[in-house]
Parts: sequence; structure tokens; C-alpha cells
Amino acid sequence: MGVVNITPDSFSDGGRFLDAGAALAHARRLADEGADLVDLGAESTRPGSAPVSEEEELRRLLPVLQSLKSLEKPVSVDTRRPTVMQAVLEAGASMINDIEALAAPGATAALARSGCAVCLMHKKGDPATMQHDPHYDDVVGEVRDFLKERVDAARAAGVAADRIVVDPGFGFGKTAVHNLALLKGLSGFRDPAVPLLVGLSRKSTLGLLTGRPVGERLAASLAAALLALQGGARILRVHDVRETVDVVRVWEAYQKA
Ligand code: HH2
Repeated sequence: MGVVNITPDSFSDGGRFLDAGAALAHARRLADEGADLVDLGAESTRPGSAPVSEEEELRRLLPVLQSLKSLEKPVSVDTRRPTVMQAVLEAGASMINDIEALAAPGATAALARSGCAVCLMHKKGDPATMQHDPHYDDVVGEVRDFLKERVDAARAAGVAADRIVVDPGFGFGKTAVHNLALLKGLSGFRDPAVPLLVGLSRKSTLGLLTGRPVGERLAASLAAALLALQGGARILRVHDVRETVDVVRVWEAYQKA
């Protein structure tokens, strides 16, 4: 899953793809590099970010979605608002990537009506404050229980089981210690019926571990991608598609050897 952020303030690529032409060109490049799907986001959810209005989110998303039809790749939209979900699904999105795991009133219904796919992600707290001293007694168990509860809720609302993927939500209300525990415990999330998505690309935990700024975290991101694959991840949400595809190729060959 290649990331295209149509935002002025995303932590690693904010401001680069704000106009529809630049976003389309970037999405094309990611597809050419081997992305199987593209994740479009119009609201940064980095720690400390401010929410954007629904109108602004749609103003950014709809022209890009329209132009991405020519890409002929599934497009996922990173949003937590049911009205935005509804509008982008009507405009051709194949998947909703919801960092709130369909918690907003009306979200499960919007999804169930559409027949599209969904990524249910765990987060603790709101982006504005979620990194202020997050606490868990058992981070792996708590995240696993939360995701199971959200999968059950989505199924009960009519979202087909084979349209759901889950994501532990690295960096969303989690310290580096929590993120490492989740990465190490990833196999505990393994469920053949529910594919696991992991997004660690360029994240601040990798900066903490390596001492590198966001633009210099490629090697760390690739190491994290490999560990995630080994732990059972089946979708990697990344900014650097070409290099990650090489990691996937090496890992697949290793699996088959
Ligand atoms: N991470 C980010 C945004 N959306 N969605 C899922 N499912 N999993 C993630 O780990 C995830 C996500 C944050 O990264 P990015 O989009 O690059 O930055 P920003 O939120 O600043 O736009």
C-alpha cells in the first residue's frame, strides 16, 4: 500500500502532493514501482495535528479520486468521517482506511451499504494528545481485544468478513516501547481470515532508534517492513514502494526456499 498524502502538514511528505496533478503523478509512480493499492489521505493524523473540516477533506479528495480512476488500481481513502466515507465510496474508492475503526456513528452502516473493504485500526486517544504519556497494562492483549471487538461489530453491521483487515496502529497513542512490543507480538494478531496491515514507514519510533530525521529513515523502514512480514503482516503501508517491494521479494523467496 503506497501512501499519497494530500495534506500541507503530514509528517513526512506534507505539502508535496497538495494539488490533484501532483497527487496523481505520485500515485502513478507508486503503482509503477509495484504498489498493489494506493492510500489517499487528506487529513494528517500525526501526533499533535489539527483536524480539517469535512468540506476541506472532500475538496482535497474528490478531484484526486476522480483522476485516479485512470490508474486502474484499488484506491483506499484514509478518513474517519462517515459522510466522507459515503462520498468517496460513491466516487470510486475501493477501501476505507479508518484510524478510528468505524467508531463514528454511521460509519459501519456507510461501509456495509457499499460492499467495499475496510481497514480497522487501533488508536488510543486523539491525534492532538495521544502521545502524551500513553499507558497500557498489556499492549498486545489490549490492542488484540480491541480489534477483535471492532471486527465483530463490523460483521454484525453487515460488513462481509472477507472485506476486513486490521492494523495495530503503530504510533497512535503508543510509545516506542509499545510499538516494539506490538511488532514483536505481531504473530499474536495472526488470523488467516483477517489480513494484518502494518504502517511503520518513517515513523518516529524509527527515528528514536536510529537518531535519524524523517527523510533518512529508509533503511530503518525496510528493516521494520521485513520484521512485520515475518510477524504475519500481509499489507505494508509505506512511502517508499520500490525499495519495500524488493524486501517483499527477498522475504517471499526466503519463505519458499
Ligand atoms: N499511519 C498514518 C496514517 N494512517 N493508517 C493505517 N491504517 N495505519 C497506519 O499506521 C497509519 C494510517 C500516519 O502516517 P502518514 O499518513 O504518513 O502521516 P500523516 O498522518 O501525518 O498524514
